[in-house]
Amino acid sequence: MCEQKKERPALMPASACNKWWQKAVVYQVYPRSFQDSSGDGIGDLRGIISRLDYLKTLGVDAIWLSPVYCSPQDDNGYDISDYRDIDPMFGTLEDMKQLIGEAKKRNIRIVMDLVLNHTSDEHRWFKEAKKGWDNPYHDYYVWRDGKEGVPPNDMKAAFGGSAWTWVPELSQYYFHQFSVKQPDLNWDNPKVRREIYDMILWWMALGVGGFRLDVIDQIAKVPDEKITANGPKLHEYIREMSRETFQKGDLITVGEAWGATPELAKLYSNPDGSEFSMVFQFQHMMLDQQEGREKWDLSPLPFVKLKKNLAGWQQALYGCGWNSLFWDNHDLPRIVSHWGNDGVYREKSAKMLATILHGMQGTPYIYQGEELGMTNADFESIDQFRDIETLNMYRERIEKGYDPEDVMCSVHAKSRDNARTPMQWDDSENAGFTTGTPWIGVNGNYKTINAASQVGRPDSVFSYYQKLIGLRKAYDIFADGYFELLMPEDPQIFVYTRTDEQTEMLVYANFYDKEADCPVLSDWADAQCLIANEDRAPKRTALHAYEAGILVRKR
Ligand code: TEU
Repeated sequence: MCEQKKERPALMPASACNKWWQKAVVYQVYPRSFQDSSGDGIGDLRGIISRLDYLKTLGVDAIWLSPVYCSPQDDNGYDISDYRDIDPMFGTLEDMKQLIGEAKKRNIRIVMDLVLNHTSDEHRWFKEAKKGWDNPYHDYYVWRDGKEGVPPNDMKAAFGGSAWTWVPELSQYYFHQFSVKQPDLNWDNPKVRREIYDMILWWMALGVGGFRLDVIDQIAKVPDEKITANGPKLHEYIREMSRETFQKGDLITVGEAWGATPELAKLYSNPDGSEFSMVFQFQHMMLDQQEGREKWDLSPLPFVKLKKNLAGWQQALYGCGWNSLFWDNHDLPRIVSHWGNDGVYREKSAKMLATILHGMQGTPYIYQGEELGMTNADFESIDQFRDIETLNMYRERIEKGYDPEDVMCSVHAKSRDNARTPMQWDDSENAGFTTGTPWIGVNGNYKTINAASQVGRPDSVFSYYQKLIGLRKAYDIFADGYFELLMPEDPQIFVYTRTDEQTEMLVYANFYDKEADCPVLSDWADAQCLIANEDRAPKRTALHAYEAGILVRKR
């Protein structure tokens, strides 16, 4: 894990951050849960189009769309059966073109989610591949000879069971890091890589603004050596892909890399543009799981480690890489429930978490509903959950004899469905998400937590996010300022400075529900307050529960 450096390096000039995505804020849409327009209970592209003005009001520059390609939906679209068409559940290719065009009119770019590590087993390539060893598509996937019941090794799939599945017709196993319906592509085959590049170019020609690359650190696997992430050829393949595709446009590209360290992130996000714009790394999000165990094995958040970890990333990539900033996505629990407080301090803690995140250097990502302070799902029984990962884990652990109450405790804390309940638009039936029966339950708190009650209300979580986004546009220091963590050992206060040639900024927060003193504030009594979740007399250094804000002054 990385920690903060002792000495401040030479400050970089503001002109060093001149790429559009360095000042951008990205909004993630999980299409099946965003807005349904057809009444079938599943969100769709026309639904998204109808909400573009909402996103424009929020002020975001790009929308990352979780996959909308044709898919049997074994893993909610992360199992693609046709990369060049839209699943009828979401609409048509015409709708997609319209979405790109309507977003462009509002200066919003559409970022597609590329799942390149695997396809669906219903993809034409895999259906062909299964026909015989001599089929031209056979080598598109990862096969090993073997005997039925004796897989090549003991590797496990992320969604439970072996990573090897037997195909009797071929007397071979295929490799899959995720579900049995997500066979891994063989990136060592140059034909596979070419097919992928052509497909990416095809989407670029349709005018998309960028790509998020699903589990990209796992594409160069070497299963015989049990290597999944960070295989030896990974960066060779990424550079080739970038050269053949992304570099031909002015795109934002963000790779999902659970196995990234700051050193690796410097390669991925090299300012020379040879790989991606940035990566999603997850070290900070994994701090509250038991070391060496699964995400379901909970332990309390080590707050001091969290601060030092984020500080380490900020400093390691300064001037030689670029961070992505996020608390939430479709795989993670809702941050306000997870590390904030979804009780009486819901709004206050949601704003506090937003302040810390948006004050840092990098490109912030907002996951749908985060800007409203939406909370974890309120489901009571396992039957209400839909996610393959959650359901498989539940079954496996119950079979192994775990206490069902403990298993449900993990589900409530970490299930991916926590973030997948429908977007809460208003207090009408089904929160305005659908006129039909929603594919997954709407959170019962939608009557109090919804967009209609927040847009235009000056003290809402929505307005706070809107303001933060505006500040990032108005002040260069959000993009270029050097980060320094203050009071690193303090068990409650998260406070840091950002410094550039002209300006300095202080971001302060109390991460907990008890008052705590933040003495450094006394040095900033003359500074201007850019934003705060509570008025504070300049001399007051005691921070109330979840209090946070940002101060700025000339140097
Ligand atoms: O997630 C990668 C991934 O590793 C997650 O499955 C992660 O392990 C898990 O959610 C946290 O425990 C990406 C996508 O974001 C996810 O939705 C897909 O299911 C997965 O890849 C497979 O494509």
